Amino acid sequence: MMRKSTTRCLLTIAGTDPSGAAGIQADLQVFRDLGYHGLSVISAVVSQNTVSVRGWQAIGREGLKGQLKALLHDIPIAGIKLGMLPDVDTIEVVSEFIQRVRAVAAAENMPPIPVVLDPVMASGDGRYALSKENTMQRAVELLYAQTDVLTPNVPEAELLLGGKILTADEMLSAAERLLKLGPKSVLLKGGHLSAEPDFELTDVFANADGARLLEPLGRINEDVRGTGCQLASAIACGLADGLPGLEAVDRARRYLNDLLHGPNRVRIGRGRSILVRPMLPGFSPNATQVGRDDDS
Ligand code: PXL
Repeated sequence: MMRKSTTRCLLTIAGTDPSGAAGIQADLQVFRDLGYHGLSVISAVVSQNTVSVRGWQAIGREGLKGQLKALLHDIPIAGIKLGMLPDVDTIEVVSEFIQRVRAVAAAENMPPIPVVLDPVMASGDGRYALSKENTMQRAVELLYAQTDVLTPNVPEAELLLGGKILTADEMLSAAERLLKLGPKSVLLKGGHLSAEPDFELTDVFANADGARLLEPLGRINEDVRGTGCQLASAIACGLADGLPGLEAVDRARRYLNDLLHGPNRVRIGRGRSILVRPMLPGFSPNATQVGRDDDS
């Protein structure tokens, strides 16, 4: 029987990761965890594995427009997470899409569509650039004022603002300055601030009410791939649920921290650990194994 679905759909516009740790592939797993069907529009195809990023190719203006147009008048979108946006063409197409999709939602009396922007500039280890020159400036001009939560890490904030951020006080003032670039709120992530094992992981949240340090969460002594992507996706889920920015951020931080401290952090290859998801209840890996034995 056909029925009108109550399924809620979240969109990620981001780059790919063949190893399933970061980018689109990671975003979709977060959406599933937090109760959303994932829509995904690919901005760039990235050649990477658990060890490193080796290169990437932007999808390009027409390819991106085609994917977005296919969704625009078909599926209601409850929220948008923006990840790797590799060049100026991508920024321009995405900016126009957000304006259009928000206008469609307003015309149909749907709730406003929240946007979370993870200003990805390099691979998590900082070694490989994931956007061309000039892209950051164009994103600030066209996307920041349309953003509900901006989620830079310290190196990204340093590039956006110029200068070094070394202390919690400097994080607070940096978050205030990032707010002036246009987003409604900023989560400045402190994970890159110090690699010392006993350093307390502190993030800063800033909005119109001011900037504050968030409760430090227990740190794992390891750099796991894909955490930035997944945190931003979890925040988008919270905003789409109707939570205010700070509550969406708080819930997302706890969700990711629980994953990092649990059995889902594994090494599947030669490089860094990634986060994987447990099987649905009722499916057992042993049952699959028995089937295989029977066939041989
Ligand atoms: O963590 C930043 C990031 C975002 N998106 C994609 C990536 C990475 C890091 O490697 O590959 C597709």
